[in-house]
Amino acid sequence: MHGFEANALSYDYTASIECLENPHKPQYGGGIIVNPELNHGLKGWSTFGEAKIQHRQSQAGNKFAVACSRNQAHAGISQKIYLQRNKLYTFSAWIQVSGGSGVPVTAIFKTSAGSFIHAGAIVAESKCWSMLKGGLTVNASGLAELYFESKNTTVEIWVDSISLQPFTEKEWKSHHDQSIEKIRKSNLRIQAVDAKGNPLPNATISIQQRAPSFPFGCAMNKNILTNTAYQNWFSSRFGVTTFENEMKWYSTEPSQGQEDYSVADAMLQFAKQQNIAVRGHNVFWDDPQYQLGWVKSLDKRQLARAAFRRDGDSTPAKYLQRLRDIQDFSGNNNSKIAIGLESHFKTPNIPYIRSSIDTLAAANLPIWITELDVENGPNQSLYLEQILREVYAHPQIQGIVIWAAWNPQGCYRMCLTDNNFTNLQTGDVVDTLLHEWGLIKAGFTSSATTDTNGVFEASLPHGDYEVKITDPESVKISSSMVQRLNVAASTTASQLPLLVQLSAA
Ligand SMILES: [Ca+2]
Repeated sequence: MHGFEANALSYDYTASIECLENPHKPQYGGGIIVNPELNHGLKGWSTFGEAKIQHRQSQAGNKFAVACSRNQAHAGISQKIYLQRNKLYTFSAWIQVSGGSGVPVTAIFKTSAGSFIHAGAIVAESKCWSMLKGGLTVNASGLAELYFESKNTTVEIWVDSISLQPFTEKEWKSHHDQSIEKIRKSNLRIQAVDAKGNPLPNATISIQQRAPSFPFGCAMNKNILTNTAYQNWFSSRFGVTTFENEMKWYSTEPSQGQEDYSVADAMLQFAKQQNIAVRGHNVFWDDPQYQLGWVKSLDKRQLARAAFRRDGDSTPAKYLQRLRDIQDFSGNNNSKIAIGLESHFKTPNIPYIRSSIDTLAAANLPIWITELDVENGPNQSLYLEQILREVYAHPQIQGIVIWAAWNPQGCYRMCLTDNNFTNLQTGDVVDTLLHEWGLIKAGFTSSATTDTNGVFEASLPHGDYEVKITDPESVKISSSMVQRLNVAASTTASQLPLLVQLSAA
């Protein structure tokens, strides 16, 4: 079904985090929203709760809708839309408020079953338009009412360029496939030639990956120091780690003035021996002044209401506001800043995850998923797979660390193995994906036969490889020759073929 792939509606990863004089056009032409640009009066739109709605026009001629005289937080403008289960909806809208600065506005879908789905939020400004980007899925098909909520009832909410685009699961998956081909792999041409430079047709070329480029890892803890099974299980899979607690202040200085880094040092040494990069975890977390924009590590109580919680305090928009404060702070002029998303999930809202990363990506900083786990439950491994597929395929994600350090008394929220290091379903999900993506450590191999020009073409996951030619029928060889090769984002099929030379007997 190649035709389907080609015709599938592609996804628009763009997001704007600037506050603009005029809103952009709606994404996907508004999708299934009626009158998305408000060019036809208030057609399709109605009042929600105790409010008045108006149609206005800017001096430049842009038409938009206004919710005024709002007597309740949820009061304003709305549109009824039929939503289907098994569809993934991406949502966007441009919002302005009539006064104040930094007014949180949330887009909510009230379903006929009576649930309220938060599709996204923005910190809106007056005198300029901000883009709200989000998404949702529903458990049951039916009518829903889209409306915009703000606790600040003194302001008017202005709305324009609204878009709601449904995607089938197949289309959503094709976004993953296309994105992975584009950003995680490169097409490569390898030509086998003999010592004189003549092409070698029908030569068998084997390609063995030595190390994948994409940092995919898992948290570990000090139990790994004394458990060989844990060591073997871990080091055959992961290229990056974060220490669960061993580098935190309370571990390295259990009582004031008595610093002890021996455990952390031993773990660092193990990681180094096994070629596992160590991503620093936060050293401090008790003092809010040190939390900055880096990943905040939360204690268990805080974790209960953890990441991707969609109230006004933990939206991408709020995060970006905080990030701007940090970047503007004079002491941070030359500091390296990246975004780490903790990612402790209960039930993931996949389209919302994607759009949130789109929004954060507009800050142009590297983004890592730093503490990915899913709460225990019947769908734990399914959700883990959905999230991993989503974040690995997102063009802006530069590393993933799963939060599943092993502990005989049970892991933090999610284990990948039992106490004998046999994979649980979650561990099987991780292994399946590592193989599918060519990320299993030194595990990816491929072989093929060259064509009449001695050429072999392949799409390879980025990483370091060893390429060798074995047994071309037409040539006698004394030994096969190994060539090292790095496949990176810049490697493309348009480059001259990589020549793998072979010394003939
Ligand atoms: Ca308009």
